[in-house]
Amino acid sequence: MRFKKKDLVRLYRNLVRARKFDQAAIRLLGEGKFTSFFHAAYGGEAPGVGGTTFLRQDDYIYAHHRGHGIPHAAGKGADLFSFMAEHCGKITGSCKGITGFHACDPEYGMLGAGGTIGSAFPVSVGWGLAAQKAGKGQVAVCFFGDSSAGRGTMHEGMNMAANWRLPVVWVCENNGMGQFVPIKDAYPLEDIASMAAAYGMPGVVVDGQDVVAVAEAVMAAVERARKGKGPSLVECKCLRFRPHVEGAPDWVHAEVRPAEEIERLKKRDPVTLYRKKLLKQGILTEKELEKIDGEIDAEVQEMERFCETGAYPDPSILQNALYAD
Ligand SMILES: Cc1ncc(C[n+]2csc(CCOP(=O)(O)OP(=O)(O)O)c2C)c(N)n1
Ligand SMILES: [Mg+2]
Repeated sequence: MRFKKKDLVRLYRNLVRARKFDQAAIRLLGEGKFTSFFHAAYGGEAPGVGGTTFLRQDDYIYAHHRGHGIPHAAGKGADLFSFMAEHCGKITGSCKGITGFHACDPEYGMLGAGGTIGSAFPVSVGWGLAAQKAGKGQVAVCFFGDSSAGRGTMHEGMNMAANWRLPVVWVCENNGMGQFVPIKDAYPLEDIASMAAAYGMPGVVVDGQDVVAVAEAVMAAVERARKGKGPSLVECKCLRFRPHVEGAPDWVHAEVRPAEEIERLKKRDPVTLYRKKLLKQGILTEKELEKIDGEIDAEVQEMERFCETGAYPDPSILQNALYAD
């Protein structure tokens, strides 16, 4: 896919939306306004944004726990206000405030996501099968962390999707860590992408800090899937600047990750890198970038008002939400 200027601007807007909503989530959690926990995407927003910005509205996406679907929803155009209200336990939330963190927006192909690592795979195969049967050219894009590549569900899912040539695109957000365990201690391989060969599908590695590189690789795989050529695996080597989960120590095994290491990682901040690129290529001026940033700051403020003013659900909702006749 060749990107035009308006596409590159759209990517920037979505990347900044992902960043500013993620930062707002960290703040709201700290202020005690969340009813849930939060796994910040900070530093690793590019795979979710680059992998969704150019999808069709009716494509399915499975967003995993990193960022709680914020980068993916920011890219896809789904309702971020209701995701945030869900975290605040409000009735205006995407699941009426009863889950605390589940992002879902069926109109935008976000049908929900599980908290169990590895649950993404069989569910995405099901969406891919539904898309194939519907015959409208939809794809299912499944985002997952590096640690879930060790789950049996990934291998079952990839095998089935490849065997049936389902329109599924697997996007691994490899941030080098599975909770407190570095990936080098978890796999005998350098690249998760090399596992694709076992299922006879393409597997590529991209710089997951480069939102354009992610978008190019994912959209090439999406176009292939739309043509009926089956699934592909795109591995995005990305970073995480925050602890695994907000409020917990930032451990690597049993040691706290040194502050200097995080400062070193921040030199590859995806937003800063993309800003520099846009300026250098003359796509946007400093003033135009600031205008977009300001518009998103205003949107975040509006979102905070939306969350503040929403009512808490009546406890009786649990009965109707969990069970249906
Ligand atoms: C089956 C299962 N085992 C353990 C957990 C607890 N857990 C939550 S996130 C996580 C690590 C996830 O690492 P990764 O998939 O690489 O994603 P990242 O958090 O690095 O983005 C673990 C072990 C879980 N949710 N499900
Ligand atoms: Mg990881």
